[in-house]
Amino acid sequence: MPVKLYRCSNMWARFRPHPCWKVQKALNEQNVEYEVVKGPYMKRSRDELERLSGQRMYPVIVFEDGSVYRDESRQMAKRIRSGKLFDGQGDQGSPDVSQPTST
Ligand SMILES: N[C@@H](CCC(=O)N[C@@H](CS)C(=O)NCC(=O)O)C(=O)O
Repeated sequence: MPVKLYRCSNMWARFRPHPCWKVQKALNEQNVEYEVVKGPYMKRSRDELERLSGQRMYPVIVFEDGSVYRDESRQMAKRIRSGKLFDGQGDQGSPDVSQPTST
């Protein structure tokens, strides 16, 4: 079963600094099977994301076991590219989440 990539709905934004694309591109490069769950553009409409991950920013990865992974997108992409995406899965379990690190 694939992981779920919760991401913003700006699917056209395929440039390097875009946080959701950064992570999606890394999943593509590593041939990780994933399903995209597009979320609302407005942060105030992201109640479901907050319930799931404890915060309102995309991208977020949800593993098959329901655990949730959220960090700065560049850290997420780095972990995916290192082949360690599934190590420890969401680490914090569900519904808790890895909190973003400062930029
Ligand atoms: N520094 C964060 C930024 C994440 C981010 O800006 N995500 C966008 C979607 S691609 C978002 O949720 N934006 C909502 C907002 O800033 O209001 C990261 O790299 O993960």
